Amino acid sequence: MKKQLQELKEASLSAINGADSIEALESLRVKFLGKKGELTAILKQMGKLSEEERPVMGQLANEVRELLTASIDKAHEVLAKKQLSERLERETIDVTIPGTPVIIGKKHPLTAVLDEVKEICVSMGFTVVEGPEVEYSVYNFDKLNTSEGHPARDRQDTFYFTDDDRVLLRTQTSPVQVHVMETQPLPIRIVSPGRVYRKDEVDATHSPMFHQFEGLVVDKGITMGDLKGTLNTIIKRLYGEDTVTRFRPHHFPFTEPSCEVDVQCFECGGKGCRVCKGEGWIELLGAGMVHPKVLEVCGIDSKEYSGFAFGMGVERMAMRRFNISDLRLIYENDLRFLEQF
Ligand code: 2NM
Repeated sequence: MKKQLQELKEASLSAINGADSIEALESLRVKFLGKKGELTAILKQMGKLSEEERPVMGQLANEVRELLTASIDKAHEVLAKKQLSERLERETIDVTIPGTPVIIGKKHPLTAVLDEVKEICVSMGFTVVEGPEVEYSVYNFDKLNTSEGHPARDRQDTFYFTDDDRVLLRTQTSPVQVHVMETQPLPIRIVSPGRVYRKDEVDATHSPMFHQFEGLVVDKGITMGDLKGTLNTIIKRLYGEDTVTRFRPHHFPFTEPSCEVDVQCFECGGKGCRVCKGEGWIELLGAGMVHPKVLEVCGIDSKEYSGFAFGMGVERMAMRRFNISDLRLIYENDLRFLEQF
């Protein structure tokens, strides 16, 4: 029995030292020390021993049990440490590896210029007002002193919804300003950006839908001086303090007097070049003093009040600002185009 214990001790110690995983070690614990294990099997023979031998063997068996238990625990600890350090090694996070890029969009060039001119006007005390794109002809034309027979009302130029030409897609954002003049208290300082529609064939400079940005001021004592000062301020904020402007007489049915405003060509400084087509000037916007008939039709006393209005095409502003040669690029939403801005 002593020999059996000795052999068990040697065999189990070498097995324990050879165990390369915690799972293998735990099955050795069962194999040698378990209820049905090898040590138990040896101890079952104790009954055959003499009275004198029994305590000696008992003590020896206990020593072997304690030795094996201690060896397994120690080996367990070593293996657990090794496993942890291997896992830490494996799961190390390298914080210097570049992250997955997040694609952030940016403003469409049209939105960029629109936001810019809106912000300038808001900083000057204007309120932004939007209105319906479907309008009554009365608001789009009649109340703007553009009566029956005016070429702009032609079915060739305007999208009408009904045969009686009563309802249409607005051709300008001015009807928004008529609604405001009819319903809002004076004084008025508004800008009205938005989509407008005209029956144009698509080419590099035309589209049946485009965006306008119009402004309106109505108060006592508003003069052409207010118009020039306000527009010069907006234009210089948009294109730089050194920008040179020119106000040249024009005609619109809804304003009298009316003008067009040009900026001196940024490319040639006024000498005439390809960009300004030899003119030296680039047309920017239309403006004028609101026609007394328009004020009266909106219920405003034109003896007491006067006003100025202006309008510009947002696409044309964007094309000038970003040097875009073809209007169609603005609507195609080709990322190769959009990512340039
Ligand atoms: C322009 C040019 C000149 C304009 C006039 C009005 C209103 F409603 F007050 F009569 N709104 N916008 C106007 C004047 C628009 O666009 C080229």
